[in-house]
Amino acid sequence: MSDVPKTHPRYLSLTLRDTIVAGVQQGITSIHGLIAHGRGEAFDYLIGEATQPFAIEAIHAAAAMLRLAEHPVISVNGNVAALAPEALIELGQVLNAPLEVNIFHTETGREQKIREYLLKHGASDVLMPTTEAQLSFIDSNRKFVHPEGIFKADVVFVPLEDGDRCEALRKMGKDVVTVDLNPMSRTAKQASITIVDNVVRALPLLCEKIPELSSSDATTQGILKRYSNEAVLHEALQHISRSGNGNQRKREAEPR
Ligand code: PTJ
Repeated sequence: MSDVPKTHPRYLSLTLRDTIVAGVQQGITSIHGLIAHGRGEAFDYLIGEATQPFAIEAIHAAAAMLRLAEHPVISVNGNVAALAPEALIELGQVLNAPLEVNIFHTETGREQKIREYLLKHGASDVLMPTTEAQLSFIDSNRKFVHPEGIFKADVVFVPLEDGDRCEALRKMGKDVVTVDLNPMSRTAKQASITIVDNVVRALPLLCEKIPELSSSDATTQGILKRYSNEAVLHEALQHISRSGNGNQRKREAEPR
């Protein structure tokens, strides 16, 4: 870890950078993950580095969708594993859903290292990709899945996704819940529910919300019925464009 003092005004953001760098050094996160993280940082800055009302609305809908799912599965890539291992495990526990390693950038041994990292943090089991079960409509490494995991899932939670697999999963009739700081990404637009927030803030809120909902009642179904992903993405974009105007003056007084 670097020696950023706790008093530094951007301490939290710099600590997250350290975490993702440590992920690369441990062989969990792809080097490309640093670029993805930087893009996320830029959007987080525009969003105000706080969970906004449009994200809360999506978190409630995501909690309802995952609660009503028959076979929810949590897909884990190299960025999320490094940033939020405990929260991923907690989500698996509250949903009674498996974690499954699924990465885009093929690197020897990285999938196994992610699995071991999650087990070390307390996961009871972690599914791995197989060649027995493959997703249709996709050519990348992400097509290799576990027959009892993503292949069988009705709802897949896929934070920090690249657009291709999200599209493939949707074409296969599955619902996708994602967390993506970029409301304009292909994933954000194609997912059933997009939480426009930093995964490190959104995951604990999602874990907190799920136990409050019943797995069958009309209230949970009502939350889903009323939800519009398009409207939520529109609100996120509006918020970002306001931050380019009104919030900019406030930002000018802040340290970079
Ligand atoms: O481990 P692998 O090989 O599966 O690779 C994982 C990454 C993330 C590198 C891979 O999926 C990738 O290249 O993703 P993209 O296409 O760069 O998309 C990542 C999206 O996540 C971008 O829209 C970023 O803005 C967003 N993002 C980055 N960091 C965060 C984030 N969203 C939420 N929380 C973050 N911390």
